[in-house]
Amino acid sequence: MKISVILSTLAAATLVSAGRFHDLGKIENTNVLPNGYIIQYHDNVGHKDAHNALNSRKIDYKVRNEYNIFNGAAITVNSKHDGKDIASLPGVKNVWPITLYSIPKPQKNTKKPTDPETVSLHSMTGVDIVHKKYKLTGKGIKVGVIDSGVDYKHPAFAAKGAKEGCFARWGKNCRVMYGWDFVGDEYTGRNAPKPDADPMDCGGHGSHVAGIIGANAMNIKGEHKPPQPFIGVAPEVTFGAYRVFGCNGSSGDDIILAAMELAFNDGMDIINMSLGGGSSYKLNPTAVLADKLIARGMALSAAAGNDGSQGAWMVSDTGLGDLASAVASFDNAYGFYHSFTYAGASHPYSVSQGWGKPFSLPASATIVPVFEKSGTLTDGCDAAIYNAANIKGKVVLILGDFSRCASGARGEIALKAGAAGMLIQTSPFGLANLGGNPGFPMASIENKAGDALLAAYKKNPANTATWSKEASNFMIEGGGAPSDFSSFGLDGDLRSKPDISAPGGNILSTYPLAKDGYAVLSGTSMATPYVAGAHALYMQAKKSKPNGDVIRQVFKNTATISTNTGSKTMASAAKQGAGLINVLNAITTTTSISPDHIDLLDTVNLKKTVKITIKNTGKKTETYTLSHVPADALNFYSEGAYPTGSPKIEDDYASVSFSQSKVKIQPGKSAKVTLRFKQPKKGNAAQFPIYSGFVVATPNKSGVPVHVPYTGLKGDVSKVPIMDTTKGFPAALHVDGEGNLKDIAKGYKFDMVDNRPVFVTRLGSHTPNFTIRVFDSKKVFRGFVNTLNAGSAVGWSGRQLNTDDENKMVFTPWIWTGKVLPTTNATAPITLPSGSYEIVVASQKKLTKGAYPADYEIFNLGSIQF
Ligand SMILES: *[C@@H]1O[C@H](CO)[C@@H](O)[C@H](O)[C@H]1NC(C)=O
Ligand SMILES: *[C@@H]1O[C@H](CO)[C@@H](O)[C@H](O)[C@H]1NC(C)=O
Ligand SMILES: *[C@@H]1O[C@H](CO)[C@@H](O)[C@H](O)[C@H]1NC(C)=O
Ligand SMILES: *[C@@H]1O[C@H](CO)[C@@H](O)[C@H](O)[C@H]1NC(C)=O
Ligand SMILES: CC(=O)N[C@H]1CO[C@H](CO)[C@@H](O)[C@@H]1O
Repeated sequence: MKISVILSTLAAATLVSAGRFHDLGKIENTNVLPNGYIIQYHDNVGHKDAHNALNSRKIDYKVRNEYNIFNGAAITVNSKHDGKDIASLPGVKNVWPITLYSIPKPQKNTKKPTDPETVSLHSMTGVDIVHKKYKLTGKGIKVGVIDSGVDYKHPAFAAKGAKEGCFARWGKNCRVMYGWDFVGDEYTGRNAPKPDADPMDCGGHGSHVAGIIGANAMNIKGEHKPPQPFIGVAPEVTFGAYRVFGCNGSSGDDIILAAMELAFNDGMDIINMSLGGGSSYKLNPTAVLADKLIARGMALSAAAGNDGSQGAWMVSDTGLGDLASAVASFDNAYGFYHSFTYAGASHPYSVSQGWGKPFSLPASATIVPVFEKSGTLTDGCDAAIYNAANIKGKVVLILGDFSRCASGARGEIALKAGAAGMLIQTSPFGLANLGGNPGFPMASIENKAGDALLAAYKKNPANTATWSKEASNFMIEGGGAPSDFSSFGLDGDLRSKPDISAPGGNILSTYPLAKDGYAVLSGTSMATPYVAGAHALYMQAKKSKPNGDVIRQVFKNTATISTNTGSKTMASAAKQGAGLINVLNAITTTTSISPDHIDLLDTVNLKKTVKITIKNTGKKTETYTLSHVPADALNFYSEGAYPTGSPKIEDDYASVSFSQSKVKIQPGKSAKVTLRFKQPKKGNAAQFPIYSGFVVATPNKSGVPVHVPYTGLKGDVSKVPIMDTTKGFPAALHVDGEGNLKDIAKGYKFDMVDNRPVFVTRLGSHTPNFTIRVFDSKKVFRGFVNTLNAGSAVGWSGRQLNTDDENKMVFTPWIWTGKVLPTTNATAPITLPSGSYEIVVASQKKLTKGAYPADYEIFNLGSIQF
C-alpha cells in the first residue's frame, strides 16, 4: 500500500464525553489545539460548579474563555488528564477539542476590479430596486462581522457627511460602533492570543466582507477612488467588528464562541460567519451556539463552503444548525455594457482593449456575417475570405475561434480589406476579453447574440445597427448561475443544506487601504455577507426584527430558482438551496410556505406524504395554484465507492401530486396542502442519486410566487459506502520510528514503543458513529482503540476531503499504543496485556439506530500481536 505521510506533524486530538463523544475526523489537518477543550455544561450547571468538579478531580487547567449563553468554557489542561476525564465530570454535557478554523481559501478570480460585471450584482437580487424605489439602506440595524477585523478608516465606511470612516472608541459619528480584537496581529490559532481594543483589519478578508454588507463607494474621489463606483447591500448599517484572526493563520473556535457572545451582548441583530471547515453534523460548538443565538432573536448566516470540487456531503459546519442559514454562491451575472440594437433586439458588446471605447458608426455600416465555403461563420484569419465578400464600410461578424490567429491579427486583416468594424461571436459562450487593435473598432458579443444576428440577417440583409450612447445592465451569458466552487449538500442526516444562495463569484468590495483599498474576491464568504446585508434591509422594511429563522423562511420562499450555466433544467437544491436570494420579492411577498425545506430522506425512509402550510399575509383573498418544478438529479457514485468531484447530472425527476391543485385563502388565514411524492423512476438506486425540486404556490394576482425546495436520495442510504475502499482503505500498517508506513510482515510482533501499528481510514461520507474496535483471541470485545495521535476511535464524523490545500490525499492514521477505551463512558483508557488482538473498523450506517453489528459497515483488519 502506497501511502506516505510524516507522522510527526500530526496533532494530538479528540474529545470525549460521557453523554457524547465528538470526533471531528480531521486529525490529519492538525487543526485541533493540543490540550484545549470546549466544555458545555448541563442547563442547571454554572461556572462555579464546573470549577469545583475540575478541582475535585485534581485536573490542572487554565480557563481560556467562559461562555454564558453557550453555558460552558474553554480550558487548557496541563496535567495528564484529557477529554475523557473531563467528559466524565458531573454536570458536563459535551466536550470538544478546540478546533482551528481558517478563513476559507479564496477562489481564483477571473475578473479584474474594472470589469463591468463586478459592480452590478444587485440587479441579480432585486437589491437595486430596493435601494432606488424603497430607499432602504439598513439604517438602524446592527451587523456584526466576525472575521479578520475591519479597516474602519476606509472612506467607503464613512458616515454620511464624513470623509473618512472611524471606530467609535476613538471617533465621533462612526459606522463601526462596536468591536474588539480578540487575538492581536501575531495570533495564528496555535499561539496565545493577545487581545486589545482595536479591531483594525490586517488580513483583508473582514474588510471585504464588511464592504459587501454595507460599503458606500459611490462618490469617493481622490487617492482612494474605487476602480468603479459600487455600493454594499445595506450602506447605512451600523457595524460591530469582532476580530478573531491575526494577520495570518487560523482561529480557534474557543475565540469564535467568545466573539459570537460579545456580538450578541452588544445587541447585534445579525452576524455572519464564513469559517472554513469540513462538514459534519450540526452538533459542533459553533452550530450549537448559533442555534441558541437565533432562538434569542439574532440572525446568523454562515458560508456553505468552497468545496464544490470535492463532491457530495460537503456543506461546512457552522450553518448546519436547524435555524441557521448555510449560504451557497452564484457567480456575478449582470454587466454594465454598451450595446447595439439590430432587428429590434439589444445585444451587449465588450469592446476590445485595443479600441477601448464604445462604437460610434454610421447607419450605413450594416452588419455582414462572413462565411467559409462550407457555410459556417469564418474565424476571419484569411485575407481572401474578406475580399470575396462585400464588406467595404461594413461591420463584419466572425466567429471567436482563436486557434488559428489572435484577435489583433484578424483585426488587421479586416481593416486592410476595408471593414468599418468587427464583432466576434464568442464560442462557446459568454462575452470574451479581446486584445484587439488600436486603430479598429472590435468587440466580442455573446454566442446567443451571434446566432440572433445570423437569423435576422438571413431574413433581411439590409438591417441596420444602432449603437447605444450609454451603457446599461445586461444579464450576461454564462453568469448568474451557481458557482462551481460552492459546496454540495446534503448533510449527514440527509437534511436539505445549503439553504439559500447569494452572489459570491467575482465580487468587487473594499480592502484595507494598506492593501490598495479594493479587491475582487470569490467564495461563499462573499455570498454570506450579502445575505447578512439582506437581513438588514428586510428588518428595516418591516420595521421589526424577526428571528433569523423567520427571515430565512421568507428569503427561501421568495428566492429565484436557477438553472446551471448552459442547462435548461433547474440546478439541484443540494447546490443552490432554495435559489438565489431576491430581496425585492422578500419584502413585497404576501405569502409564506412552511416548512422552508422538505427532507424526503432515502427510499427506505421516504416521506411519501408531507403537509405544507400556505399563509396569505396580504389584504386580499387569493387563489393559489400549486405546481412542481423539478431539478437535476446529482449522481456522485457512478464511478464507485468514493463520491466523484463533480456529479453526473441526470434527468431523474420525482413526481408530486397535491391534495388540491388550487387553494383559496382569505387574508390573514392559512391552509394546509398535502403533497404526495413518488421518487424518480429512472435513477439507479445503487448509485444513490440525490434528486430534488421545488413546490411552487402562485397567487392569482400579480403577487410573488413562493416555493419550498425538497431533496431526497434514491436508494438505501445505509448502503452508501462510508469507508473509501477504492484506494486501499482501511488498512493496518506498520509505522516505524521515522514515521514511514509499511505493510505488516506476517507474524510480526510490535514492541508498541519504537514499532507501532497504524490503522489508516478515509471517510467518503458521514457516519453517526465511527469506531475502531479491539477483540481478544477469544473474540471478546476489549474496547475502542486509543491512539498516540488521535485520542480514542469512537464518535460521529463527517466525510473527509478528497485532497487538502496542497493536493495531498486526505486520510486519518490512528497510531495504536496498545491502549483501549473499554467503554464510551470510561474515565480513562487502559493498557491491554501482550497478546494477539483483532482490529475491526466499524462505521455506523446513516439513518440507522446503531445496533452492532447489524447497523455497521464493518472491515476486519486482521490480528495485531504485541
Ligand atoms: C504574515 O505572513 C506574511 C507572509 O507570509 C509575513 O510577511 C508577515 O510578516 C506575517 N505577519 C505576521 C504578523 O505574522
Ligand atoms: C383571485 O382569486 C380570488 C379568490 O378566489 C378571486 O376573488 C379573484 O377574483 C381572483 N382574481 C383573478 C384576477 O382571477
Ligand atoms: C457509538 O457506539 C458506542 C458503542 O456502541 C456507543 O457506546 C456510543 O454511545 C455511540 N456513540 C454515538 C455518538 O452514538
Ligand atoms: C456507562 O453508562 C451507562 C448508562 O449511561 C451505565 O449503564 C453503565 O453502567 C456505565 N458504564 C460504566 C463503566 O460506567
Ligand atoms: C460579517 C461577517 O462576519 N462576515 C463573514 C461572513 O462569513 C464569513 C465567515 O467568516 C466571513 O468570510 C465573513 O467574514
